[in-house]
Amino acid sequence: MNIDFSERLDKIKSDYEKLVTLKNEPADDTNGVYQRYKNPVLTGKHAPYFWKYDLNPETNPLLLERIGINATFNAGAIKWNGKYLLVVRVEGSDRKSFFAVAESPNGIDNFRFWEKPILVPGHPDQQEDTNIYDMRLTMHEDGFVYGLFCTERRDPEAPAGDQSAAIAQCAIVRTRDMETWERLADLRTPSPQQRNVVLHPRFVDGKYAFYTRPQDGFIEAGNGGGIGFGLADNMDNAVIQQEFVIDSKVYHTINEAKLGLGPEPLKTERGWLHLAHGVRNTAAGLRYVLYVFMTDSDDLTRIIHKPAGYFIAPEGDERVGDVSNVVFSNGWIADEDGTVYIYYASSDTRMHVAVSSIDKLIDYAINTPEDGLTSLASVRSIFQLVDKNKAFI
Ligand code: M1P
Repeated sequence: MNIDFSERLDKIKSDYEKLVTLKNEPADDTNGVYQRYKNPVLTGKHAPYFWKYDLNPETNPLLLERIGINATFNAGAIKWNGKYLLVVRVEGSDRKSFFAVAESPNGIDNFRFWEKPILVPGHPDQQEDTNIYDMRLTMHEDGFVYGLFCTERRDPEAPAGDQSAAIAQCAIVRTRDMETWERLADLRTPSPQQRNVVLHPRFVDGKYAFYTRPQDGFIEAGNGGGIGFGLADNMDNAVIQQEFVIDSKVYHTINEAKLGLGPEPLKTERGWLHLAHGVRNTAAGLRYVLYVFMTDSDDLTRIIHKPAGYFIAPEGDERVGDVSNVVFSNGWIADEDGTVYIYYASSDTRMHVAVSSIDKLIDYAINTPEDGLTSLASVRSIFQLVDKNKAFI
């Protein structure tokens, strides 16, 4: 065997082990609501070397990489048999995304991909997916874990000269063991485009409840772009006849261009906690930030608390990547003790964790001033706080 080959392979293996076992430390500063961690929990480099290299010296004597992995981002999350699992959007250098499970013993570091990515089956009555991404996991009270994700296919109406027009819809898989996945029919709704669809974990009036994100075009929200809500009789052929928009785009806010729900909502004693992303336009392109809101325990369509502005915005290195100025989350895990692990991606490139708790998130949602929608209202909020603080300054 070629000596360089084994030396190089040893280095590839030891670099990989060093990376996946790197201890994560809390970042130096915190706003008290959540604690960021210093290192991303997953990057493209966390993809196992045996997904990329042919390790046989006979067929790859120069030990060249055969399959490139570009990024890991927008992961669904679930606690499973005591382990923290992320169902990660892995993107190859061929631009195709696929899903793979990465597992950690503590939720903040040592994430390691399972041996193989998930082979998402197609559905016999549907056109094959061109690209799949952004899975939201819901442990439903019917006993299944559902994965709702975006399936993207070329727009059949697009002229030959337009090779970017696409139709996005909500695809559905389910599992009982996180290993074998059954494909169901795509969700049908009144909207021509759907992304960011999330299944509520409980039945509502005996039906399956969905948060949707209707929009007119693939990128442009048009008259859509808000977070919708709708019910379906079953999951095997889920159809939503009517969508109600529960949170809409608003002029001069963090979500003036569009918005979309993140992970499945968390049930608390004060209502349902939600994490979502809001998108605004800037001269440098779209800016994606995360925000929090709460809905009523019984009426899932009624927002009872919505703090002004963003909860997490891209910071430092997070600001730069394949699609810069983006944070996006579709996974969080609430532990029995109330700790909440918020998994978010930065700039469509890598995954991070921020740690909070149910108590802190409720406090944040209830006690942060709401958006007054004008500069004057924002200054009034500061006046109120300063007056309240007079005795403590
Ligand atoms: O590039 C930023 C994000 O853009 C899309 O989000 P939305 O559906 O709200 O427009 C998604 O493609 C998402 O994957 C991506 O991170």
